[in-house]
Amino acid sequence: MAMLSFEKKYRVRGGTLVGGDLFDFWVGPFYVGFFGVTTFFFVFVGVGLILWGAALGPTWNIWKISINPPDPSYGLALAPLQEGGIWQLVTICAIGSFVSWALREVEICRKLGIGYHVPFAFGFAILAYVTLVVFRPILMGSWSYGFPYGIISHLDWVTTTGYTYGNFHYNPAHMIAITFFFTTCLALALHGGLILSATNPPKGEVVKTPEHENSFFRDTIGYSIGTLGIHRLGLFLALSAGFWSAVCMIISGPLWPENLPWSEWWNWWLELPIWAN
Ligand code: 07D
Ligand code: 07D
Ligand code: U10
Repeated sequence: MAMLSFEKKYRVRGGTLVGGDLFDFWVGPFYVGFFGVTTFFFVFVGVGLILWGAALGPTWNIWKISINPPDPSYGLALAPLQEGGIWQLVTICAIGSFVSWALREVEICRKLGIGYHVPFAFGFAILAYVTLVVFRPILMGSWSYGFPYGIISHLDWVTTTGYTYGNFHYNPAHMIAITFFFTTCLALALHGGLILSATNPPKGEVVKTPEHENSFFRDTIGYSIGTLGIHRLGLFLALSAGFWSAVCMIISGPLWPENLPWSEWWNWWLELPIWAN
């Protein structure tokens, strides 16, 4: 079915969480809904605040613009706009727009009668972000622990925070997160490769079936996870990557002391009774 004709078929009324029929319409290809309006509102205000912050100086260089969190002296209080208050408002707008986007996805799922897997998955990205700019700063007692909103400045924050704990590579949850990220790439490469190998044959040859796909992996590694299974695994791997990222930050500071290298955490290994004495 051509794209434009099937869109018409699935553009059904209802499924909204808020607002009833009020915003139940499309603009071009985009579903609007109550949460489309709130997304639009938060993005408009948030981007406006970033532009205002940029206009206050010192630069319009896109790489160097940075909206910084407040000084540690403000603790968990609201800061004056030009001293971190803009960062606090932008954070509210960012969370407002991300959550609105997820809820708009939920409404679209309800219209289509499909599961909520995609908004659920996006929820993990939101969780990681909120961990960095809300949960961890609250646990540390100051908004200054949030990351600055700038292309280069947020990289500087990652480096500084990483070195604050000696060598972040020794953070055990960071290791688990990285392993999940790498495994996600491996799984997607294998899956993309396998699907194309079976469904995109050279001219004149027939398209192969899931039986060929199963057989390939049974021949290679002795086991095939199956056509539905690989998608379950992919979702699990990707969400675990985000989840363990959030864990690696929530333990750095609130649980493991600042300025103590993560390498010290591994002393339990040296102290195991098997070889400690
Ligand atoms: C491809 C989907 C499209 C999304 C894109 C991002 C903006 C920001 C705003 C100037 C995969 C659009 C970007 C709207 C412009 C202003 C104020 C997604 C795709 C293309 N980072 N990060 C980038 C964000 C954090 C880190 C690039 C956002 C943490 C490192 C882009 C967030 C830490 C590197 C960017 C966020 C961290 C980057 C490419 C939020 C740990 C890079 C992103 C909201 C997670 C890379 C110059 C990408 C780079 C990069 C955006 C958070 C680390 C600018 C929106 C604090 C080490 N980050 N980031 O493709 O080249 O994502 O940086 O949490 O090396 Mg970052
Ligand atoms: C937070 C993004 C959320 C995004 C959202 C959506 C828009 C819309 C619009 C395009 C979490 C935004 C959408 C704005 C755009 C349009 C139209 C994702 C987020 C909601 N590290 N490290 C990680 C590695 C080192 C350090 C995570 C590797 C060093 C710190 C991951 C290496 C030191 C932090 C990771 C490495 C260090 C991290 C990032 C290698 C620095 C974090 C992924 C090979 C000296 C961050 C929760 C992530 C974290 C994080 C990987 C090295 C420090 C596991 C592979 C040793 C301080 N690192 N790292 O979390 O855990 O995504 O954040 O060396 O804060 Mg690390
Ligand atoms: C997958 C898959 C699969 C597929 C797939 C895919 C995964 C097998 C079947 C999908 C994958 C791809 C397509 C591959 C490429 C994707 C990526 C690499 C991921 C990254 C994606 C991007 C970089 C693209 C990002 C683009 C975005 C987010 C679109 C940007 C959107 C907009 C600009 C509009 C957003 C719409 C909103 C907010 C709601 C609707 C609003 C409007 C239309 C605007 C008008 C507004 C209103 C009417 C409301 C008015 C507002 C008001 C009143 C408030 C204003 C208040 C004020 C004060 C102003 O597995 O299967 O194939 O394809």
